Amino acid sequence: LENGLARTPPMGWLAWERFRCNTDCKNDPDNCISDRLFRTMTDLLISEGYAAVGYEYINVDDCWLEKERSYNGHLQPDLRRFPYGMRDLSNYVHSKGLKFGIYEDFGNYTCAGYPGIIGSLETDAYTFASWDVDYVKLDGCYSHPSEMDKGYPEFGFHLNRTGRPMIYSCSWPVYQIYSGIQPNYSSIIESCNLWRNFDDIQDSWSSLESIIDYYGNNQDTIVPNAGPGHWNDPDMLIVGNFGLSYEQSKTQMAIWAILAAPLLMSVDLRTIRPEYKAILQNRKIITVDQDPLGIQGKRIYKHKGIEIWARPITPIFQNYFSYAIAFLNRRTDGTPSDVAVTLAEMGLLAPGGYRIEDLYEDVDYGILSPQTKIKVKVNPSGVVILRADVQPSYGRVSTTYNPFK
Ligand code: A2G
Repeated sequence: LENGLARTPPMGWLAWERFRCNTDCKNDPDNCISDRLFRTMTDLLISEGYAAVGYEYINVDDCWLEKERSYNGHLQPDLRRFPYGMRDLSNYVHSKGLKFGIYEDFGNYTCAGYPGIIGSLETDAYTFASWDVDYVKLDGCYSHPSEMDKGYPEFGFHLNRTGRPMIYSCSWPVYQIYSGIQPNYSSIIESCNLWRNFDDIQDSWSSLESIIDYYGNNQDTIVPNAGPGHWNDPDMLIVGNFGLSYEQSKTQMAIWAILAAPLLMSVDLRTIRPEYKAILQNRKIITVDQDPLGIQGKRIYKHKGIEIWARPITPIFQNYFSYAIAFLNRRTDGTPSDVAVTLAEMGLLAPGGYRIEDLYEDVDYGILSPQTKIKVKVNPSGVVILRADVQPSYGRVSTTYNPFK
């Protein structure tokens, strides 16, 4: 969507995967979906250094609403849990220099059974604008996926008409895919800043693996749709929760950067362990994710549990891109695997070579020619992610170049 927003994938915090639909503020005041939770996460995003590395949005997900609309048909928050209203919460987030996101659903109900926007598209768009919302996630439960081609753009039209710039996050393709409809991605690109293609992430390695496989197996249809203003969304980062090991957490962060994915952490920032926080705050990997070219990477090799993923990034020299390259070990034999490959074999052909750097470990490989064999040791369910910066050369260079050939 060309609304000037999300020129790079959005970064922030999103409640759902970690806090779900916990509405029991009586017995669990620290973890229920409430004003207090979002203010706390706002404060921690800043005091713990997340904002400084680019995390910007504080996003509410499902279960913030009252069970019914107001007498005049307006959405209203559950006032026991959001006693000051959403405008006040939004003001608080803005007062800290951050941006505020909210959740609704295209259908009759949200997935958790709260009022959806059907029949109130214009009213709700204006309600969000009046609360100074910066980001709207529109889910797709309790609706007909065949109506989404009309309905999602229609709500986008109303968002636009408010005059307030709001990121528009759509769940449109995933619900269509579930019901056997081929998504019309050119229309989705036009209407949405990001969209979900696949299953909700759960707190497990198997869930993460299934998402990585989906994006790899379907890359030919998915990858070309990404670019500045319009991104594929493989769902939240679950780094720092209960289900992923340290290695697996590094894998998610690395692959999300290769995928040019939105970086929406869903984790308890009060209790996250330092080593997981360091993964989420890895500036070198965030820089890959946020590369201004906005080209989504691909799985370029997959054999016997070893995968190589590559993403073209800046700087470009003549027609040669730089790359981020992730080596992923899906084997479960309990011992690190050696991977040895030349840069040329991965499509890195610039005659001046590349400066290679490891993005997790402090290893600088120096400048390597395309014929150099690079050798990495990849831990089981772990990753090695490198950055290869193209070097100038003064020899003959080809003028046509396909980053994936
Ligand atoms: O509703 C759906 O399952 C959402 N999935 C999920 O992200 C979360 O918002 C949940 C809340 O009830 C999609 O948007 C695809």
